[in-house]
Amino acid sequence: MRAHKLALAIMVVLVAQVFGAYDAWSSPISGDEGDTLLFPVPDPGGSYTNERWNYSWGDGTSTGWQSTPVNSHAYGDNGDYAVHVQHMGWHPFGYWELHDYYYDATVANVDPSANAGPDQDVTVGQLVLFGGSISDPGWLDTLHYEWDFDDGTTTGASLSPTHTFAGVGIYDVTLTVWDDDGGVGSDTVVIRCSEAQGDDSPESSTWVLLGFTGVVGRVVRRRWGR
Ligand SMILES: [Ca+2]
Ligand SMILES: [Ca+2]
Ligand SMILES: [Ca+2]
Repeated sequence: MRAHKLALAIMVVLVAQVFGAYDAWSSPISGDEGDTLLFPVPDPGGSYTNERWNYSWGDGTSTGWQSTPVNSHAYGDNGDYAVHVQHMGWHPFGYWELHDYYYDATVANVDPSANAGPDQDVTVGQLVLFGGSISDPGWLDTLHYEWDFDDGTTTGASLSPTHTFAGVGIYDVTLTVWDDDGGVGSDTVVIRCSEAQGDDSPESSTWVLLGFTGVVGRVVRRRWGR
């Protein structure tokens, strides 16, 4: 009789193993890279005790067996991930049962973002320091970037480059960032570049005569701001 019960228990476990594998969630879980996605907690029914859950996220990581299900996860890159959840519980009839659940997670890419720093008032020939930063919610993405100084020159060598502007003007300096999944972000700072102080050398039409001061008629020149 005991042997019969044991055989029955083993059979139930085997049946549970065989038929426990099913897709418990018809619609895929979707979200963006970097977001924390929430997954269902499988409920196989029945009055199990000593329940355990193990979420394998399809990205090479898993929670391991937990007595409290850790059912949220963030992905560092976009992609389609096959999530495998195992549930284990002690059945009231006196045996362990294992259930398998499968979910699909569809994770979308997010554009990276750039910050080119504050606008600046500078002078011709001044060494101008830029302080840029870039980021992407997909922390596994590979980023590359480029500064465009709006004077025909660019650099991708540093996020904090220095640059000198050779002429008076307003420069829309742009920091652009790309991720490895086609995402793009950019930010522009305005650099107002004027003639260096003390340099009153006349320069054709950009100078105007504002008036005379002093008994000797000193000429005061001012530049039109662009
Ligand atoms: Ca990505
Ligand atoms: Ca991205
Ligand atoms: Ca990527």
